[in-house]
Amino acid sequence: MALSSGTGSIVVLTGAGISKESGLSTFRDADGIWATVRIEDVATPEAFMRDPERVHAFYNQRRRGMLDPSIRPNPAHLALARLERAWPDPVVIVTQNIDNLHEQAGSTNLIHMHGELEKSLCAYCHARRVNRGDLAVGDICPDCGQLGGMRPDVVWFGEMPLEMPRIHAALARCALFISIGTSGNVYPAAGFVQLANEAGAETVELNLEPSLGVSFFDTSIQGRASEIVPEFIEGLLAG
Ligand code: BJW
Repeated sequence: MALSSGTGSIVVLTGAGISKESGLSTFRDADGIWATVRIEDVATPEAFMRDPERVHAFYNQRRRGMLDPSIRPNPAHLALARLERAWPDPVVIVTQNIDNLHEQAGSTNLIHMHGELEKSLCAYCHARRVNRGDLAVGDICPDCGQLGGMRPDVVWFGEMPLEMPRIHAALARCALFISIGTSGNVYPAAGFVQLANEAGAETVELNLEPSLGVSFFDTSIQGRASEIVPEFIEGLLAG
């Protein structure tokens, strides 16, 4: 543990709010993605079975948006990459985001628990591949040769998030848990703060507004991620 002496491992959970100031939409804000499209139409396995063209169109549009050169990491992403470089013990970022902004910022110890927009997943053979172009119903899996099973490598409602054993292991040994830019609506991520509390970690929320789980955090700081995240991390590194 030992955070008071400037050591101890850190788990950072990030959500859509950290990428908002880079130009990507959140989900549940008034101008968010779920205000324009229904979850049941695009973010469940049933939606993909019922209307794969629609689901492909939704993710193809978001992938093109993310790959626009104007979408760059903001000071919050950059501060987290600096924390990983400067902190003496492991810092792992567990992101719910499917964008690539943590990688672009230079973070390397990174878990994409809800998948990655830059990867495809074959529903038949489960092969994952880097894919920066549009996906279509007529695509053939380069690994198993099946037609029609190529999908974005993202975790939909009812599907198991990725790398859960690794996440639980990191939470069980962390001295500090920081949650950034997430509303606390979606499980299992929304429950990580309680696991960190059980592990004896200090818990901090950095968000535009108090999340649904605010009462579980030792500290909650409200503001824009591009301002409060660098400020918090500078304070941490200064001891
Ligand atoms: C700023 C800011 C700025 C803005 N600066 N901040 C009943 C009880 C408990 C659980 C369940 C239940 N019924 C069903 C479940 C499980 C379900 C779930 O949680 N449902 C809830 C809706 C209740 N979860 C699942 O199904 C998950 N799987 C699972 O549980 O597996 C186990 C299992 C499997 C099978 C059978 C049984 C069990 C999977 C969840 C998958 C979520 N997928 C999505 C889409 C992924 C791909 C994509 O991007 O399209 O993931 S949904 C969407 O929500 C996306 C996000 O990662 C996720 C979280 O959203 P996030 O990041 O919190 O965004 P917002 O918009 O909600 O919040 C943004 C915040 O930022 C806000 O607070 C703003 O204020 C703030 N903000 N600007 C700082 N500038």
